[in-house]
Amino acid sequence: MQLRVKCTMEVINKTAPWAQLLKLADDAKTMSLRHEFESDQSRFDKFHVLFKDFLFDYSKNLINENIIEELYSLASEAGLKDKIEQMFTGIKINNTEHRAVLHTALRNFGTEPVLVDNFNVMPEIKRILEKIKIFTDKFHSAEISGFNGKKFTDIVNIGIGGSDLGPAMVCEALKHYAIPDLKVHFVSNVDGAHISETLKRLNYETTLFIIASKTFTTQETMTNAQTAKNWFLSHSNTSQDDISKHFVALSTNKDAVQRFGINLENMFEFWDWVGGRYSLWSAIGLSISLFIGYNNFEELLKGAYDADIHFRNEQFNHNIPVIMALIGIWYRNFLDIPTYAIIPYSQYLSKLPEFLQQLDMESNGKCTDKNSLSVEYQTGPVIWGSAGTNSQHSFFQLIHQSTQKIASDFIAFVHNLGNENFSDFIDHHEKLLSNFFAQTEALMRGKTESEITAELRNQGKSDDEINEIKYHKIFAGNKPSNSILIKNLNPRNLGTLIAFYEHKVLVQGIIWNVNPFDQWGVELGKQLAGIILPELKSDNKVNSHDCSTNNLINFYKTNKNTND
Ligand code: G6Q
Repeated sequence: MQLRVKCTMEVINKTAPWAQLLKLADDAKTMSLRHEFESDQSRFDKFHVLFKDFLFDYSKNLINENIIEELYSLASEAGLKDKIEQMFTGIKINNTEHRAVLHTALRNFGTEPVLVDNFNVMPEIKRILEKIKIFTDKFHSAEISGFNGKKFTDIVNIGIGGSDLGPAMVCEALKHYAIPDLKVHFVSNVDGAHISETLKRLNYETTLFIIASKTFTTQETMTNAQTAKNWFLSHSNTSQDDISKHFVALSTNKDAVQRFGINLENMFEFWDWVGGRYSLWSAIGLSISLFIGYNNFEELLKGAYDADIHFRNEQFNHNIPVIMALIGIWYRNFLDIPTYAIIPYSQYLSKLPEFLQQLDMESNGKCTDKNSLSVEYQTGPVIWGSAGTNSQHSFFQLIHQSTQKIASDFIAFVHNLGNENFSDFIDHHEKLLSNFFAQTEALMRGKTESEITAELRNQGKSDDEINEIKYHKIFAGNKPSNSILIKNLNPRNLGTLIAFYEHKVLVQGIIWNVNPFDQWGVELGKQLAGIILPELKSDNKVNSHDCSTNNLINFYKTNKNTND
């Protein structure tokens, strides 16, 4: 077994800022946000950042100037500035896989080269981007069409994890910008229900399948891709040659793409320094480009580039992703808040929480640091959430009145998308926004016993009636949140928003000294499934697992051929 070498230099919880923050946390546990706002009218001025179309308001957090200054010191102590630079300049910061991490190069509209092993990756990136542009334009003009010349009406992206969640989230978020009469579908689950329910609604003559897989070996994707190929061949009655008209591949693995039967001309390449959950900016974004047009796809990339410049150059105290990350660290490591909710007040962003769940939890859900030491502090939080106002009618009860403390990000847009001229929708939008503003205020202020008593008295309730109900109506308040208010939901601003979260995750990974760019924790289950699959297909009872797993498998085997 490899020896674990202690490297105290990089053990963040032994630093002076960490010790100081622990002391500050004792005071913060009794801090009242309501009181902080009442006693300091400049609190918003101190704790917000304006950036392009974004207002980032972090004043409703359990922080004060001392705390935030100490958090900046913690970031400096971790060498944050240099480590950010290492990512942008192609240093192999993914140390367990010996890879650079360069999703930022994919949206780099600057002129400087980006070197990996002394090789400038920018020309290849631009070549693939140009290929995406040409393909997209020909697709829309029907120069690229189905095997019998019919225009494509449907795109099916077959991929999973990072090859699914990003493009699926973006296509949902930007569907207002979609090319008319074009539908996009995302098939990820190996559960046959996913692909079969999708195929049922498709016409083989007018469907383009995009097989999105970095490795082109992922079980779920390859199973679904094979099923799609068989379906296409059996319906179209055409030759293998026509497959190239209906199947394209997004991958790093040329050999596997060819073996599958996809012509290399229809392969859009990317590279090992693009992590799956950071890949929507690469060829993995082809479905986005087809669905909303290349120019909009490029706008998305440019929005991310805006965020990259901001993140790379801005001082910590004006740097939105750095501040988001440090507040997250404050809650996770000093105030014992283990979960973080993402609540977009936008139906278009309904898939954002799920996307951010992967981005954050797969990146920083680690217990071993970059020096192979067990970490002695908490790392990645549980990320969850869903769109408002729906979530107000489900889990908000627990955020407001449970015994848990939960931190959250609230996201909304000033302008209503595309319905400006129809007053009914403006009314919808103002109702939506009134809830967005009200919830963070309610979470912060709460409602005291005396306020409730006065309210009930005004309603004419007797003392007995008041005493019976008042404790159930108390809101402790003091529930922290960030508000991210953005002028418009457009490709550029969405790109910026996503990149802010990517950088937030990086900053936290740097401070926790974990590698946010590997995901070994997904391996064990895959290996065991590989052992179990042949057991399911054989006639013999299994007895090689624990008694729970044996009995579950054997129950399946006993019953699989009967349906009574
Ligand atoms: C993301 C992960 C993971 C990956 C999928 C799909 O960061 O690496 O979610 O994207 O397992 O992998 P392939 O693209 O190789 O099929």
